[in-house]
Amino acid sequence: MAGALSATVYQWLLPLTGTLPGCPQGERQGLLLWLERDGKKGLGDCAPLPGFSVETREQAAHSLVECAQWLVMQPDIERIQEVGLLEVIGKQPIPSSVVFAVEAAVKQLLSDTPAGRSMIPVCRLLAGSHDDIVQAAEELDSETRLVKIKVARQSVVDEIKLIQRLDSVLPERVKIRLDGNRGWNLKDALIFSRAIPHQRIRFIEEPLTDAEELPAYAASGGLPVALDESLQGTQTLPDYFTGLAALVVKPTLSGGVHRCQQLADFAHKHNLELVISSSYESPVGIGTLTRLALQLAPHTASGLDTLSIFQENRIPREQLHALWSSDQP
Ligand code: OSB
Ligand code: MG
Repeated sequence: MAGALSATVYQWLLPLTGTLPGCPQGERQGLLLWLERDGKKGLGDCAPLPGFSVETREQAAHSLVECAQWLVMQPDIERIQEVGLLEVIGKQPIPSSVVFAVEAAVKQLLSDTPAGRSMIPVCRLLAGSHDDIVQAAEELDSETRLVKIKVARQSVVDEIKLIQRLDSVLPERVKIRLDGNRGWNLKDALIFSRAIPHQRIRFIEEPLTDAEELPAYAASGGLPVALDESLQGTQTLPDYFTGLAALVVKPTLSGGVHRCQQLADFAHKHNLELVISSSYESPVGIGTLTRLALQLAPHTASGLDTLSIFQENRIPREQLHALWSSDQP
C-alpha cells in the first residue's frame, strides 16, 4: 500500500542574464508543484510564457492549486501516468503548463531512476542582431553540431544575406535549424528558401502565417518542414505531408507529458525527427525535458539551450514561496 501523497505549490522568481519579451526586466517567474510520497518526490515546473502561452501565470496558479488539492485525494495517481491528466480529471479545460507540471511531477514520483544529470546533444540558440549571430557562429565551441536561428523577422533579402554569411563562416560539421515563427507568406518563404544553400539546413520550423499552405510550400522547392505552433492548442495529431521532417514539441505549450508521448509515437510512425524543446522553463522544468528527451529522442539534439539565459542552473530554496500546501491547508 502506498502512503499518503503530500503536495505543495510554490511560486519561483529567478534572475536572468537578459530580458525576455513580456517578462519583468531580467526575471522569469513561474510555479512549482512539489509532490512527496513514501520518501520519494516528484517536481513539476509550471511556467507559462508570456506571448506564447494562452494562460496567464495567475490563471495557471489558480488551476495548479486546484489540481494539487484534487491530486492528494486521488487513490490512483498511476493512472495519470498511464492515460494522462485530462483523461483522468474528465476533460475539463486545464492550461497546458499546468498539465505539464502535474504529469511531470507524477512521472518523476513514480519513476525508479534517480534524477541525475545526463548528457544529451543540445542545439545552440543564436540570437541578437545579424552581426551578433555571425559573431557567435564564428566563436562556436568544437562540440556544437547544430545551431538554431530565428528568421522571417527582417526583410527577405536581409535574411538571405544572413544565411549566406553563416554558410561561409560555419565549419562544415555545423548544420542550421531555422525558425520562421509563422512570419512569412508562401511567396516570401519560397523566395528565401530558393536562395539559400539547402545542404546547410536541417529544417525550417513553421515558416508560414497560414500553416495550411505548408504542404504546398514543401512541394514547391521549400526546405524540410518542422511543426511547432501547429502542435499547440489542440489534442489532435497533425496531418502528415511529404516534406514534413520534424516535430518540435514544447510540452509546456503543447499539452504536457502524455501528449508529448503521443506526438513521439506519431513522429516515430512517420519517421520524423522529434525535437524536445523548451519555453524558458526553470532548471526544474529543463530537468523534466532532459529526461523526456533522453527517453524519447536520445540521438536528436533537443531545444533546451533556453537554460543558458538563467543565471543559475538550479532553483535556490529561498526563491521558492509556498502558495498552498496539503500539510498546512
Ligand atoms: O519559437 O521555437 C520557438 C522558445 C520559446 C518560445 C518559442 C520558441 C522557443 C525556442 C526554444 O526556440 C529553443 C529551441 O527550440 O531550440
Ligand atoms: Mg519554433
